Amino acid sequence: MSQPPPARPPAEPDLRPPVVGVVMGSDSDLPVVRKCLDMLEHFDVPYEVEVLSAHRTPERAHEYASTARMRGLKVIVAAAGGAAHLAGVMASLTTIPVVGIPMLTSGLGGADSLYSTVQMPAGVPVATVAIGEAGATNAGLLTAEILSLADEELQHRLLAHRAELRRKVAEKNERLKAMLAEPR
Ligand code: C2R
Repeated sequence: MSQPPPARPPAEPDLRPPVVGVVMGSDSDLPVVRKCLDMLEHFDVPYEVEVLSAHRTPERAHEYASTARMRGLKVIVAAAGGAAHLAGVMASLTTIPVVGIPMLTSGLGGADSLYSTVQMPAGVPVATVAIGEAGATNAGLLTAEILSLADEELQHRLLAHRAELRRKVAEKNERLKAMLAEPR
């Protein structure tokens, strides 16, 4: 029996060199980190993804961060949960910007991840976003904003995204008013 054609043709492989390195402490972080990848894809930013751990694979983490600039990366996004040292270790070994995403944790609601990512000592910054999915989305956006400083097309895409946000809020506002105007 012949196979039915695929519903969608497979996506073309992206052959451009990655400019963003997205690293996560474990593959268990991926469902949240996906929000960041979605944003990078939305803005057509080429990225690479790695599972890396400052604790579990310290040598690989060291090598990754210390060669990042040389390999053409412009930003590293590091997501980790719990004793989240990954972003800080990345930042300690490179001078390209590092964006940290604190993962939500079951024990401490992500406060552990947040504090260990955001509370860097003076001298080694990590641009820390909010805990969880909102943070992951913003990590993608912040990364695109950093890259847009040297990329006018990307800046236009970011402006279009803001316009879309405004349009959606206006729509919600109209819907809310119409709903409240209905007799109860
Ligand atoms: P597992 O699900 O693999 O047990 O990982 C990961 O980011 C994950 O959220 C549990 C959590 O451990 C975190 N992890 C770190 C680091 N490596 C892994 N915080 C690190 O190096 O900071």
